[in-house]
Amino acid sequence: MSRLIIISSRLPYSIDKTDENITLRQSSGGLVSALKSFFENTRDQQDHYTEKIWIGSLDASVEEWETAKDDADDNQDFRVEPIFVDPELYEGFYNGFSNSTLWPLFHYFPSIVQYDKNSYSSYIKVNEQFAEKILNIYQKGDVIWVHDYQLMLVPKLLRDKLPEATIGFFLHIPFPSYELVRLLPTAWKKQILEGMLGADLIGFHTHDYVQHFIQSAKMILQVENQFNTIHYNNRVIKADLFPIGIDYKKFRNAISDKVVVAINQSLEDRFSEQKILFSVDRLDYTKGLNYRLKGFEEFLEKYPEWIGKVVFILNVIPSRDLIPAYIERKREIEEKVSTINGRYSTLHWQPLIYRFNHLAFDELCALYQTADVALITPLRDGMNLVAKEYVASCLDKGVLILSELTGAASELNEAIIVNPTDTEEVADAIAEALLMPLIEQRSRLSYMQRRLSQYDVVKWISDFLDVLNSTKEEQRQQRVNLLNYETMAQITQQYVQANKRCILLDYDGTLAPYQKLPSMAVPASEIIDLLNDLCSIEQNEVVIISGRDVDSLDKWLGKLPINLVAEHGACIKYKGGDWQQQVTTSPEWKDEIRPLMELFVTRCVGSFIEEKGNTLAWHYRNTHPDLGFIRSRDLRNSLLQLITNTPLQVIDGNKVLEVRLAGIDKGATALKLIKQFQPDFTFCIGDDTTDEDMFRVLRDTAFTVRVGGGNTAAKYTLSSQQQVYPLLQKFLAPAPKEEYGYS
Ligand code: GDG
Repeated sequence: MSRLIIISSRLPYSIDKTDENITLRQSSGGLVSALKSFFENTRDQQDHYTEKIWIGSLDASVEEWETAKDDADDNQDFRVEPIFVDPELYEGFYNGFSNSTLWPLFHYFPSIVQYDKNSYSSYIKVNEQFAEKILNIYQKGDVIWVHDYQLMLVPKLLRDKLPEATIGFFLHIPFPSYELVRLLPTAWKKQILEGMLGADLIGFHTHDYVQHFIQSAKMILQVENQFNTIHYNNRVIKADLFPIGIDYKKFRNAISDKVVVAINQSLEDRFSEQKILFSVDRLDYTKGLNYRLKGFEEFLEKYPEWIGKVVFILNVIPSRDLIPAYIERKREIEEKVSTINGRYSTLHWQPLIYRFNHLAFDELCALYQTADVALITPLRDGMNLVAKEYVASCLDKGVLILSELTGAASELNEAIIVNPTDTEEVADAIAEALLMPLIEQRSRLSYMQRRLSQYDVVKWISDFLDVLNSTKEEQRQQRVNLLNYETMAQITQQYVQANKRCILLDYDGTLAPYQKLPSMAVPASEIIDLLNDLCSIEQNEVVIISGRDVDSLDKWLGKLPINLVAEHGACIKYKGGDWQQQVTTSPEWKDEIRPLMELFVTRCVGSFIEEKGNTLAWHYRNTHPDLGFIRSRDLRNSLLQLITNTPLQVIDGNKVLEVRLAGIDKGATALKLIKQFQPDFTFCIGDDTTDEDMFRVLRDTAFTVRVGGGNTAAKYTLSSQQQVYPLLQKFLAPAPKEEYGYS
């Protein structure tokens, strides 16, 4: 049993003030429509949320809220928790960074993006204010769902304070290509992506947006991912698509609603001689209204037979009227409308009916039902609910013309899909739609309607929340094996009791963090001291078991009384002894392999070859992440062909491909050492795929620990390399619980 907390920048209410009265009014908008429908539809269901709370800002004073809040209390579906933001701060947050930076950038209008530090700082402050409010309300077990681009920093602000909380984030607008995101100043883009990655599940409308997000997170924050699963800061995060649905039943029911039927009738009477073209959008440069009008003008020009027989009802809803880009747009639209009407109107007919006002829901439904064609042609739109609502409202006729640049186009492909800037294509699409036979109209509609009725808004929300919960469950499962205080206490107890101990330690990614170049991963002095202390205990056989070459190990660790394994076992130096080559084959094979690797170095900027005594390695850590991976697959295939019928093998390591003799791996080497040392306590730790060979062979006889995420044969996992030092220290001196770097 838990509570559901929804957070959006605005509450779905505004305050209406008259001289005598202050009342609350429900406001319209994509998110509001969707969530309200979900709450209404699940009102009677015994679902597992004991309470639903909606947190958001309210454009009112605390006193006004106190007077009007009874109106909200009448609503049984959710508890309302308003946030009162200082108006000046809100201005910088909302009209500033949200709608003059993020909105144009994410909708591919880079030329009008404003980069204003003050607005960004307001954005941070308001996000912090939201996080603070949520933290005050939050109770253990609550499910938190943060919505949209205005609140992208909130998930991380919450995660910092509530590491265990269940947090979802959904972006309602497009997530643009990395090329757009990179235009933001470095600190901003990092903070925004880190902000989103504070969530457990990040939802988008389309597959493309998911891919763009993952790509940006890879390029900017160097996250690792396997398909839609992202590994970041020791957490597993999912990014996935959840195309928002509509309240399908509500629009179907409206078909028989008495008020709607009456408006419908009057529209049909008034326009009995004409076909109706219709559109409704907020006033926004992303909606492509100018191109749409141009397309309509070209239609009248190219298909004059329709003059007098068609009317375009263009509804524009006032929005963001304090932002200059919006005011300018309104003027342009109105000029274009009067140009078209001036040019084509007759005494009895005018081609365009332009309205700049809110529509009542009944009126909207009646227009949806009466319109012969809906012309929905945004230049960019996260989804576009109007297109879906129109399709749901059509009974036995109706054609949707839809821009390919909307999220909805990826679901409604039976619409006539157009490019909104190709005004000739738009003109032709209008003509095609007006002449489309009824049977074809109905067939196209029925495909789309089936889809919309199946994945409606209730399904959308429950789908998101189900995946959020299962992501959380997956994280819990992975944590079962996380090395905790109790397990480490048991391990050290056995360590203390043992007479002979073998401690197998991988080097890169375990004792030292990965660096740009292998030569830069010099051991820290505290690691050297720790190894020295561990080695000086008589019962201990400490082994550095690495893929490194002899020279690096010798240079960094050669002075310690320690066992060293180079190149996964091709060379071994026992404590106090000399290096012994374990391989007798001559390394001439390298001359065959090197040219191929060199070719790949030139084909993949940033990659390089590391040549060791018995191994050739091609590193791609410093390349473009996608290109490096793709090239590594090509190289791997070519290498596999080249080594057929040779004693060689190709090994996939952490951002490295290695070619070496088959039969030499850390697993075989570890077994050889165990046989030699005969320990009654074995501890083995590593981070790489090559360490998995050890984990597999030692699984039943040793304490095996994998550093970092991913599937593993090791018994335990440790979430990061930084936790290795405090863990190994435990073998030297038992420390109080709070001193551990691991949980
Ligand atoms: C964002 C994304 C994404 C509009 N005017 C009136 C009115 N509406 C209702 C419509 C529809 C909703 O508002 C508009 O939804 P959109 O999807 O078209 O656009 P945004 O508000 O910009 O929403 C968008 C959406 O989030 C959901 O994720 O689709 O891409 O930009 O439901 O019916 N309703 C009434 N009168 C109006 O004047 N009654």
